Amino acid sequence: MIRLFETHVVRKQKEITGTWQFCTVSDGGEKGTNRFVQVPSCWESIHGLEDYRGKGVYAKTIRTQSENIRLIFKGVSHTADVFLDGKPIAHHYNAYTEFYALVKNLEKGDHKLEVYVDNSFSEQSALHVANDYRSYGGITRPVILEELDDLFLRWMHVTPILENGAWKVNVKIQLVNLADGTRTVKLRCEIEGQTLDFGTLEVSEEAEAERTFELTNITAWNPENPRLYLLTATLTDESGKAIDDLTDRVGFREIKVEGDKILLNNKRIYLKGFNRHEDYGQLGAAVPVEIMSYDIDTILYTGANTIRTSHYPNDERFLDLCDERGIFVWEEGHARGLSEAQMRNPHFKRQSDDCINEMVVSHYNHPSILMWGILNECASDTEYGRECYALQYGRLRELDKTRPLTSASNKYEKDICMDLADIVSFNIYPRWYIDDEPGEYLANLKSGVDATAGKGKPMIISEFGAGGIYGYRSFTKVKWTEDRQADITKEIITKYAGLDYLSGLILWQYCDGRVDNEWAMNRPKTQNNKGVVDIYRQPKLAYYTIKECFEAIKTRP
Ligand code: ADA
Repeated sequence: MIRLFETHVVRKQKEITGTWQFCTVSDGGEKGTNRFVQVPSCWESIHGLEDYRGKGVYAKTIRTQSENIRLIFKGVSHTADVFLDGKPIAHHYNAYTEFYALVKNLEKGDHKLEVYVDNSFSEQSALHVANDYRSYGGITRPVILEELDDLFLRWMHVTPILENGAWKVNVKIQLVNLADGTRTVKLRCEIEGQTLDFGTLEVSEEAEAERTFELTNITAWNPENPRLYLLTATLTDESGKAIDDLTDRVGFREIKVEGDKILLNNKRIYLKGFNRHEDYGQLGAAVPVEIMSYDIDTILYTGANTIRTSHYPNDERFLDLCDERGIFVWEEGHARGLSEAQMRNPHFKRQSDDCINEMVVSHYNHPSILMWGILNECASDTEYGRECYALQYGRLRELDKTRPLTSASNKYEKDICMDLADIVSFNIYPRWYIDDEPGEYLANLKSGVDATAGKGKPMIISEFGAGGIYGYRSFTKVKWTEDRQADITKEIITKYAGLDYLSGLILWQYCDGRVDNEWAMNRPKTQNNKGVVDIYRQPKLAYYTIKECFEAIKTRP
């Protein structure tokens, strides 16, 4: 499944599924045993490679009847070099954002596609580093083959505008001309029977067309009624023949910050939910859509309304499901706990900028995404760190003027980047890493923040929680028991839920997830065990506790 809805009728598009060949590749280039795997998948799902960190190559014969094709890779973990018939056609770094290869003047028929993948840690990788989540290896999200005319629609960004109680829409479309010279084409969009006409365009290599249109009879998107609309752009040539199309699904909602409150469609909202890693049992980061759907239902069943995509851009099919279910999403660029030294990696700024660009360009239209986050627990207490935060916030504001920005900090009152954010967020672990009483701990944090530029901004507790090993129960309620995890969860939520200055409580975390071996010493089972369900989604005591607590918060907006 490519998306949860049809994105093309005119353009031919198919997912390259089925069996691929795979083998490991040593640093010296020697190839290992040939295996037959499904894509998407992680190579850790292959017996003998459960712990493999290094290089591998996937191969597949593809067939096309078009001379212009685009191969879209939704996620390759973490570095990809793509070859078609032995010729290099794409290179990409980062497991969590999509990229594509355009090939023109191709002969019709069969072609050999090879994808060299590397998930090793080195100076070449500034964001995928040994961490408290696993950087899996493989083609972990779908691969798509498109057959294109000379002219195609590369992306379409749809911005809802609420004015005097009525909805307008700004539509910005990027067109690409693969042929020489200039083409004269017509571009028009359609939404719910309403035509949005861009008229005639002259396109040489690339062009952007942007218009704002009045709309009638539009229903707002919100959790109670996540109303979605299909908006289709169609490109016709000089003869009136349709040569390309692009459909996306949009929701009309406005998100803004007013004082220390977060407003959706001019009503205050309170975020209560979970951090979620993309990790499931033996399948690792290649989480099937069925499990994504199950996760959202399991999260909603607790009375939660929010998911934070800790700590990277998520699979867009998951975001499609969030749009449909009306769940709020805090999506964030890829980074977790990087020190200043790690942020000084020579590739860090470019790799971070690429990730942010790719995240916003491909996920801009999802109404469920209410805010963008960056740099979870990175060096926001240093001048150099601040320089990086400012760069990333600046890039996000260039790309998207509609969503508030935040960053989950563990530098607290020493954080010197809170003036750059719209919302201030903190990861805190009273009763787990420190045995402080949660109420007093938060009161101290709040007064510390009020002495900084964070004062008066909406404040979210973006992480809190405790470890609990599935199945470990004890009258002693010692640490790592499910019993202790449930008690800590209940104590914290009960003490924090009534605080009007908080705009959200996001628990760490929804499900257990595998961590890199370098973290194994303080991560039983080489997993982060703070999930309220285990890696197979089996509920722990804390799941029922948090359901009881979140449902009690129903009285809040
Ligand atoms: C940090 C971090 C999370 C996770 C958590 C923990 O807050 O942001 O990714 O590592 O701590 O489990 O300690």
